[in-house]
Amino acid sequence: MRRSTTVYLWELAWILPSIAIPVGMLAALTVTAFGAGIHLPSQESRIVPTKVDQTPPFDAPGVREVGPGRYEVVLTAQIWSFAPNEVRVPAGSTVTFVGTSKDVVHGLLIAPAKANVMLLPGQVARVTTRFDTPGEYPMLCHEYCGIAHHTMWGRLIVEPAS
Ligand SMILES: [Cu+2]
Repeated sequence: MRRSTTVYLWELAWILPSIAIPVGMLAALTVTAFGAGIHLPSQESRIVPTKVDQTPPFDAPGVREVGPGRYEVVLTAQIWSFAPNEVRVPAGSTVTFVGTSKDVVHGLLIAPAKANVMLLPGQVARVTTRFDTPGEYPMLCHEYCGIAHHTMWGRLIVEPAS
């Protein structure tokens, strides 16, 4: 009798956490998604992948100041480079990358700034991040995109604020 009670308690000690842990994860996911508004960077809109050069804003890739301390980088990825390949912003800037691919699947990773987004043909991706520390940040393609994938990188230079 006593042995069966012990077995029951052991089962309970396994079953309860195996219910509580997924329920806790689901609660955390709900709070971050709907409460804190945290989402994965994802597709914003679609464009015709063969007409990137003619489609605004990708007909003129580059850096634009869109407000005090706010910049927008219109970025295209193509084998095996980014346009623009070098971006300069002052420290303390909030930078929004709006990007797409002209050919195959690419990615944009600026690891120290926690910017990480896939650049897919036909899709427009958007990611916003802030650069407070002056320095040089590599912009890397993190999706294997062909024989010279390892040469596909650019740099983002954060200049000391004047
Ligand atoms: Cu690439």
